[in-house]
Amino acid sequence: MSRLVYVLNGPNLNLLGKRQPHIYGHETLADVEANCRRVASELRLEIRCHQSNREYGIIDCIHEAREIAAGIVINPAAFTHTSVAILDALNTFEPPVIEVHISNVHKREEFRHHSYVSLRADGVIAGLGTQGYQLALRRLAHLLDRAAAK
Ligand code: CA2
Repeated sequence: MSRLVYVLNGPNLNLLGKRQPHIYGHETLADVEANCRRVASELRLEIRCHQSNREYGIIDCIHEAREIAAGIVINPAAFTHTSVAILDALNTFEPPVIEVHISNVHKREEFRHHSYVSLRADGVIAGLGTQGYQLALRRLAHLLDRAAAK
């Protein structure tokens, strides 16, 4: 059974660690992805990381994942609050999906309180900083281990 997980990041997250550290912390996207790789190898997961500033970039990755992946960790960034297209793409993906937000979106502006992606996600992590990605990977590994034991 595949243990391949896609880690997808949406628009502007390429600027992590370079702007607004009071909201998003000091780690860069490269740091986040390196930490994900470290945790993934501990969990015997294979991961593919991708960031796009374009909606279709995220959708194309979800379509690619449909064929081969056992799970998706996704921080859709601002597309969280706007994109029915990303929700539709995720609805075509059967394995578990975990939605991650670095900040606590519920403590922020009202428009960040609604997530289209949460209508599909099996779990949502918000406000745990960049650690949220690692916790999402741990949850996916747990779900895969549980499914394999059945
Ligand atoms: O808290 C999160 O992870 C968000 O998904 C981040 C999005 C925001 O639109 C969501 O409401 C919550 C914004 C990502 C922008 O990332 C930046 C990183 C560094 C500097 C500037 C923007």
